[in-house]
Amino acid sequence: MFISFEGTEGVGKTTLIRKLFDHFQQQGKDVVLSREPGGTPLAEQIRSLLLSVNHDEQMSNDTELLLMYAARAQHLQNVILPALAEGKIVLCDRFVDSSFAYQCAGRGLSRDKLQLLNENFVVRMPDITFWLDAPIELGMTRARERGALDRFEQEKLVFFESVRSGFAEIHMRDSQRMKRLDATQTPEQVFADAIDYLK
Ligand code: Z5A
Repeated sequence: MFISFEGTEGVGKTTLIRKLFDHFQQQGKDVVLSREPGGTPLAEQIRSLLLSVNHDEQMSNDTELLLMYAARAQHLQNVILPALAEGKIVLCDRFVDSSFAYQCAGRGLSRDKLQLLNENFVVRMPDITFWLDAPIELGMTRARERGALDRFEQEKLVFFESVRSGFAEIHMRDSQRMKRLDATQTPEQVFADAIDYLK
C-alpha cells in the first residue's frame, strides 16, 4: 500500500506520519517512511536546492517544477517502487498532488506541463492520499515557531490560499483516492480519523 500525505505547511503531516509509522510497526508490518522532495541522497540534495533561500538568482517556476520531478523520478525508482515490490507499506510526506497545488495552483504554471510530466514519469500513484486541511494561518503559526523560514515558507498568505484551493480541487475530482482530514483537531484525533478510514 502506498499512502501519501498532503497539505499546506504546518498542518501536521509529519506528526501524523510518525504516528502511523509506529502503529504499523507495532502491528509487525514492514513500513517505509519517506518524503518529497527528497527520500534518497541525490533527491535530498535537490531538496536543499529547492528550499534554500541563498541563490544568486531567482529560481524560475519551470526550474522549480523540473527539479521537483527530477527528485521524484529518483525517489520513485530507487525507494517507492522497490519497497512496494517487496510488499512494504510506503508512507510518503507529499507526492504529485503537491506539484499541482504548489506549482500550478500556487505559482500559476499550466496544467499541461504537469500532465506531461505525470504521464511520462509518474508510473505509480498513491492508493490513498490524506489531505490534512486547516486554515492557512493555523499551520503557519505552528510551523513558524520553528524559526528560520525556507524558500516556500517565505511566501505570502495569498500564495498558500491558492495552494489550499489546489488541494480542494484535487479532492473534488478524486475523492475516491483523496481523503480530507480535519487538521484543526488534536494530533490524536487526526490519527484516529486516519485509522478509522484505513480500517
Ligand atoms: N513542494 C512543492 O512545491 N511541490 C512538490 O511537488 C513537493 C513539495 C513535493 C517542502 O515540504 C516544500 O516543498 C513545501 C512544498 C514544496 N513547502 N511548503 N510550505 P515540507 O513538507 O518539508 O514542508 P512543510 O509542509 O512546510 O512541512 P512542515 O512545516 O513540517 O509541516 P507538517 O509536516 O505538515 O507539520 P508538522 O511538522 O507535523 O507540525 C508542525 C508543528 O505543529 C509541530 O510543532 C507539531 O508538533 C505541531 N502540530 C502538528 N499537528 C498538530 C495538531 N493537530 N495540533 C496542534 N499542533 C500540531
